[in-house]
Amino acid sequence: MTGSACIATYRCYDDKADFHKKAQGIAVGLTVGSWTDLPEARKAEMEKHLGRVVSVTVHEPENAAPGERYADLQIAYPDVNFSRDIPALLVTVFGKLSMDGRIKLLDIDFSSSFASAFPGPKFGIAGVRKQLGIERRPLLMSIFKSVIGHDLANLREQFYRQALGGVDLVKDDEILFENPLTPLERRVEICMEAARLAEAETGQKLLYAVNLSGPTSQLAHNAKKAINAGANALLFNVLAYGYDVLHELSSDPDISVPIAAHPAMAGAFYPSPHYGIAAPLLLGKLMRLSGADLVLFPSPYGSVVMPKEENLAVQAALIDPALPVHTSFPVPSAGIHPGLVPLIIRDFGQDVVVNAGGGIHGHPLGTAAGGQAFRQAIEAALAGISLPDAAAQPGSEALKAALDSWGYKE
Ligand code: 1AE
Repeated sequence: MTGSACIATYRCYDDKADFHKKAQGIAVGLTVGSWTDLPEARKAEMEKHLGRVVSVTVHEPENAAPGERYADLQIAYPDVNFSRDIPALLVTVFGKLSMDGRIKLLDIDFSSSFASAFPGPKFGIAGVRKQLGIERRPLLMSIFKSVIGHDLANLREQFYRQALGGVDLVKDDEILFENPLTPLERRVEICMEAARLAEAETGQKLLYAVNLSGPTSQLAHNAKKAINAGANALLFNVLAYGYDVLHELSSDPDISVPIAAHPAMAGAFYPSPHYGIAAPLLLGKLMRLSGADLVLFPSPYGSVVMPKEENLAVQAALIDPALPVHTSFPVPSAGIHPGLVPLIIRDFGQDVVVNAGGGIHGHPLGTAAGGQAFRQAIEAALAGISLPDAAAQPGSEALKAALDSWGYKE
């Protein structure tokens, strides 16, 4: 972390630009507006507000094809220019600039003073593990599927079957909003009732991340309503609302349950090499600083794919010890099935949440078998046993059926 300025790193593509001049233009334009035209007395007053070019690294391969020439620019923005909130920081470093040609925001190095305004995740990896009583192994999360148009009895049954499979967390689908068939408080009550019934059979604790939705002005109230009804976790579509909303919720002393951040809308920001905000900042650093205990993002292996290098950089941001707040659980998601578990553990280690919707509910032997297949795959991967060998052992019918359906990768 830096002293009294936040440092933004950009990648800027341009076939002809003088990148040093461009960086200087950004440093001045996004802070004091103009510099060279100012009288000396005014310059002295404005000095403390002036952005500073930290570095300019030009990548200009010989015989560069059109569109290949770029530079990484680092600009320091004095803390004195913005209040201690993420909207102010983002608008300073990438407000108007985000619309000004081929430029992507890669990273922000927060000053220690800026970072100190954020308590971060209340629970983090260690806290979520403590809630569940699981010290080491990767956690397993199941996603409700087919929720719209279903009533409470149906959701209760779906929940029970997920819980019976041995999952550690169940999350609402992110598209389930407040609705007359399964209103928030009743949904929480019946799902937690199903959780207790399943726990009596499996002996396993479970967190239910209910989708927190509604107008921004109602969110804290809705969160407290859900918690009073028994909710022990929340799911939140952070990018649709903004990081500051997550920050408000996560730092509210009365909202004392883990918050899982869903990445909905993230594809509007990170995939282009030329525009937007890089995934490790968007889904890593900023989610963690804002207080997400768990962060979902597309994996390198499933149906919605993020390149592996980028994926691991998101994970690195979620657990980087340089940020003085709790770590957040990485949750690589989308199209995950039991045959991918060895890859997930190989790449992410044990501090990961294996998360699946279709890979659990679509299991040929049913939803409970879907959870069991994942738990068997996790156990095998941790023991260093190949999935086909594990599936051949007695009692591993769920894993065998999953591998027969979806195959496996090792
Ligand atoms: C990247 C988000 C994944 C998600 O929210 C979701 O619902 C995944 O579902 P499946 O596992 O692909 O069925």
